[in-house]
Amino acid sequence: MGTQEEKISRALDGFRIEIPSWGFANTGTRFGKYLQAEAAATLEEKFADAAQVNAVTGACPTLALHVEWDLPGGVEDVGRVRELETRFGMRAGSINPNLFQAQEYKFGSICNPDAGVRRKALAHLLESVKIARELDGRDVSIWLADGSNYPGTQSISKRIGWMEEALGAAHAALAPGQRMLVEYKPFEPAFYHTDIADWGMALLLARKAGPQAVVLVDTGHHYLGQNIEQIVAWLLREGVLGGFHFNDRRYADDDLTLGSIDPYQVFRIFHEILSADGGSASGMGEAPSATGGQPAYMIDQSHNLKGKLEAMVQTVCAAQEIYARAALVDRAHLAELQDACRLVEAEECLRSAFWTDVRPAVRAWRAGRGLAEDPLTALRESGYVERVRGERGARNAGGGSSYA
Ligand code: RM4
Ligand code: MN
Ligand code: MN
Repeated sequence: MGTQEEKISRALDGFRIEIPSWGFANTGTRFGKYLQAEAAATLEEKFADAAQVNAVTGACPTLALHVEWDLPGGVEDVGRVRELETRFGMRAGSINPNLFQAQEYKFGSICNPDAGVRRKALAHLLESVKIARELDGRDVSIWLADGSNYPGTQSISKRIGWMEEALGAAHAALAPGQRMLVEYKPFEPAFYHTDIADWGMALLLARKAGPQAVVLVDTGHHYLGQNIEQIVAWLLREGVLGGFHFNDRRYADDDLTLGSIDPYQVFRIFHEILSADGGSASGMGEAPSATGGQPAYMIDQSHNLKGKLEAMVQTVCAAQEIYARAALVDRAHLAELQDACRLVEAEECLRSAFWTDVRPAVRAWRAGRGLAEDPLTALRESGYVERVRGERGARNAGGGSSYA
């Protein structure tokens, strides 16, 4: 109930989105990297960049960390992370184990036929759980690059068993309130089979692992044309929607800016979540998930062409705007129209929320919270990007990588 402005304000008050540390670093395509002068190379720089994005948006107080890239010393590095948290007023967010970079993982990590490699991978998972615990973090977010490229080269079925074992063991190490997020991806880097290819496999593995395991939906990890909001509705209903890695795509795992290609898709996802939330639009209410609370909204993007901070601020704003539009859907009225099979009116009810220009209300909400009305302009005016470009430019000019 309430005016559109009130609905939007309530929705945005409860909306937080996590930014990824790897979104500020120089990353590339498999053909090479285009280096950016302002790219972050150390965890301190990533924290600084993230704090700047949070300063202009006020919506992203947590930073997702990738263990191998950000805490190469493992648990030993926790003290340093704690110090950075205090210094930059940002919290560490989800902890992402890295089970794809070491040479041993060429034929898989927890699904590797070699028991020694599987042990190494499990040890890394357990260490990641420990890191999360010591940082008072809730989520350990697991993505496997495991899979195979050619039929007959691996036993799909044995690998299921190995995954069940490892995920079960990692689950057993979770503290109360901690969660294990299981991410799926249909292909890449493996191109014949990936060991967790879709939400069904992720769901079954999560169920087997235990009650604190839930599913993570990376919007870029679906076949073209797949109905992602339907998957979201199912996961919500089953109480296992752990969170999202948001990005957009035209073809596959393109990691483009959220909503840049298909904002209606993102809107429909938020609409399903808010429908399950009883339409309170707070997002903080009764969202059904294994360990309670709203699903974790996280960004999984690393931009090679756009400026990294600019793109991150743009993404946060896009997420807020689309979430605000989803908060405007008159869900009680929509339910009546659906029950009466008044198809065109039902569709128009949904569409009219989507087509509402919420930007003035979002600006007003920001002003009311003491935030910059236009975060992108605020970022530009802060001079932050120029400053770090100057500080980091010379160092970032070297390096890079080539495809062959
Ligand atoms: C994968 C997947 C993971 C992310 C890596 C870097 O495609 O989306 O979540 O950690 O990329
Ligand atoms: Mn992801
Ligand atoms: Mn991805």
